Amino acid sequence: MMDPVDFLQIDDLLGREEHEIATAVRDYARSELAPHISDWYEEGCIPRDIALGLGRLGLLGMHLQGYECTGTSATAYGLACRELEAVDSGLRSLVSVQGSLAMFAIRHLGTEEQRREWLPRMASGEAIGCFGLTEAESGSDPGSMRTRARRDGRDWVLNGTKMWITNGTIADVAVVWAQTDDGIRGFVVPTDTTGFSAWVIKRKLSLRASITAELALDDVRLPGSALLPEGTGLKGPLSCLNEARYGILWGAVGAARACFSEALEYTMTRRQFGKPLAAFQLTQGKLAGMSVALANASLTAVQLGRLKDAGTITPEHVSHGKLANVRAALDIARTSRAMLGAAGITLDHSVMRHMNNLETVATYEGTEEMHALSIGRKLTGIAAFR
Ligand code: TGC
Ligand code: FAD
Repeated sequence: MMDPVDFLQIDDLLGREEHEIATAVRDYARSELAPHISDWYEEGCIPRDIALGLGRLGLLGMHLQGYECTGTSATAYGLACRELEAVDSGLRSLVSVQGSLAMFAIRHLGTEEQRREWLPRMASGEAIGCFGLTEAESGSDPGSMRTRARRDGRDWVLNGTKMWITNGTIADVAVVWAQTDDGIRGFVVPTDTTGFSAWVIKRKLSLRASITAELALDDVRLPGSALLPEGTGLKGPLSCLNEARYGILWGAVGAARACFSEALEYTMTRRQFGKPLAAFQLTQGKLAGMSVALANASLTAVQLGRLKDAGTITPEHVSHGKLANVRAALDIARTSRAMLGAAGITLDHSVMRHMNNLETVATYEGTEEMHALSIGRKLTGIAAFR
């Protein structure tokens, strides 16, 4: 039977285990998270405890190997992101920041001691991580960051501020990037260290079911063992961003699917001028356009999953996927929002919540312009960032 949200039967390209993982995450997200999401969004919060449920499902650091991480394929991880973001981008964000940013940094750039100390607790959701790269004056151009780490005997002393940091006030550990005499380096900072503080950024109109914070590091003294030994220079944090951006290109498919599905259902039942909205040619044109865009985004995600599992994916492939799929999802969300008319502006439906979230998704992890410039550099060999 035709599945309207998978018109080209793209899920038939998945293996049995991948299907099972997608179904398990979809069922969990629908039964445990979806019933609460509009309240969390309205209140501008997300309960910390949901990390424990996500940990029990094995979704935190899901595609990392060892240290009590599940160790799935990248495609399976992408499918989990898709199913979480079908409910809300904030849920996928929690998983991205925990697994693809904080845990990935410790797993791939950290010491054995750092991995043993943090990864098992982070995989279970008992400990939460955040990733501090962006600063108020340093967003798309993270190389201009001002946060500084200086050596003092065997210790490091960190000073600076970080802005827009997901999970910042609920984190037990922050991976913080700072300038040193050897260039940009990463540090594992327990958030109970003297001099570390974090506060919530309020009045957000987007990604409300997610905590976004400002961090301050005021003479934060850390032992030498807090330094991430690998990943000197911008390459360190950017290698983590590739992972999170990969999850986002899948997540966007979930948000797009949810909006399309709601627009289809609504226009089939809502009647104006004596017939369902879906009976008008203009409506069908919009539905067909969204179906095509959704299928294209799904195919992009599956192909990039295959490249990642084969070990041949490049940062520019990821830029392509993030740019294409978030743009498609935003278009679908905006069109769906309009198709629901006035009903589309409330939290009784998901379309405007998704649309607002996707404005953030298009901004973080590299804006559309940054990804266009990254693809442009690959195509032409000319860097046009500055
Ligand atoms: P550039 O000179 O191009 O590169 C510096 C060094 O980094 C290497 N590199 C990469 N390595 C791995 N992966 C990538 N994607 C890489 N891109 C570049 C590069 O080869 C070079 O290495 P080396 O050995 O020569 O030193 O650096 P640039 O200063 O010109 O900047 C390039 C640019 C603009 C692409 C980059 O800075 C960028 O991506 N800007 C966007 C910043 C961004 O995405 N920030 C995200 C913050 S984290 C976040 O948003 C979390 S939200 C999560 C959530 O809630 O879900
Ligand atoms: P700017 O860099 O000031 O850009 C503003 C505009 O100018 C954009 O449209 C941009 O594309 C454009 N622009 C900039 N440079 C160029 C250029 N060379 N050519 C053409 N156009 C250009 N960061 C973290 O480190 N950790 C997190 O956990 C995190 N979570 C976030 C959560 C939320 C809800 C949000 C909104 C952001 C989060 N961020 C996080 C920060 C995010 O990564 C940055 O917002 C993003 O990188 C863009 O930086 P900026 O906001 O300073 O915009």
